Amino acid sequence: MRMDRPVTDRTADARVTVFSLGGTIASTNDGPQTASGGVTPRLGAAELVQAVPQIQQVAELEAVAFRQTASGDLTLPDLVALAAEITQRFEQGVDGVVVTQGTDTIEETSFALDLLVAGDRPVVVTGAMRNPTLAGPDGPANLLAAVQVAAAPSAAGLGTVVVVNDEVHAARFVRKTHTSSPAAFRSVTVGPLGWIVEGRPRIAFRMPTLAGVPYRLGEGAVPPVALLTSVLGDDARLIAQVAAAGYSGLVLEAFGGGHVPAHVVPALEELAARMPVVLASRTGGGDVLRQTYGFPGSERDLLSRGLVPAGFLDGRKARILLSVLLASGRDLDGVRTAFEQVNDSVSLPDPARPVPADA
Ligand code: DAS
Repeated sequence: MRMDRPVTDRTADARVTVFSLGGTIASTNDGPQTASGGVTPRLGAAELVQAVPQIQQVAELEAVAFRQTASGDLTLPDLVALAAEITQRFEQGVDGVVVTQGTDTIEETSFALDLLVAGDRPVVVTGAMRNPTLAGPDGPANLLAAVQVAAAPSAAGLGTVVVVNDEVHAARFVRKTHTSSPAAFRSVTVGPLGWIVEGRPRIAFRMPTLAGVPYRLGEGAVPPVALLTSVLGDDARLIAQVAAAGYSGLVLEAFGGGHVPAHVVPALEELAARMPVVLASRTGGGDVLRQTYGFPGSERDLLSRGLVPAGFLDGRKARILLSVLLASGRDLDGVRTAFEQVNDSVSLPDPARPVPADA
């Protein structure tokens, strides 16, 4: 890891650390070309910060070039190492952290940081859809907005957020929904938590952080977790190979509210007896159902056979959570409990205390 000089000339009191990990926001075609041509990640945190002079008005900055890569090459161990660096900064009194990286995996990395970094101080992940060689690159504006959020007292207690296109999204819900639009990021189920106006975040609503759920990852390798999607005319061929291929868990993005073809059920039941199998939805919005449908292959059928409901987590985020849990040494009961705890962070009305009819 390369430590860059802190950027000085501050006029504000907040202390913010910017970690750069690569991605489009850092990609140019200066210098030696790759065999395939095109832009590649070359700029570090200090260069990104220095390109946006307005940032100096917002906070005292430290710039750290942490990785320099396309975001598809990031790994969970990279994020565990980053979470340790972030935790150390918070212990040293830093008010907020910004992570710049590729947008391709931002929905997974931000959720991993949400799970791995405890406490109330904001971790703000950002990136860009238009690289610095294009007209109207969005990286500088996104970086400025991310620092504005990281430095703002109102961002405390939000957990990890993704700030792109002047919107603030919860890591638990945000998804990349477009290949090239600067408005690629959406939180389908809940919408953005807030937005940035004239340099200040306006937070419209909050949800409790996940910091109450402690995850302590061991030093060893992260157990591999497979992610499969149900499709029309599916057979159970891939599911039957999951154990033999060496996976330690499976997340299945099933149809709709959590449904599979009836003939796939025996393979899932058999696998769920050997390892955690998490039931998510391929729709990308809403909760997996628990008590509605009763046909063979329905959510009720699958949950009665030992599958773990993902709740509102989509398949990619459920896979990150299951990976972190298995790396923390959780057994099946521990996995079930943790999925419930994460889902309880956005609470349903308590059925034991129904809302009065006239409320
Ligand atoms: N698609 C690029 C980006 O949006 C590449 C990457 O994710 O690294 O940053």
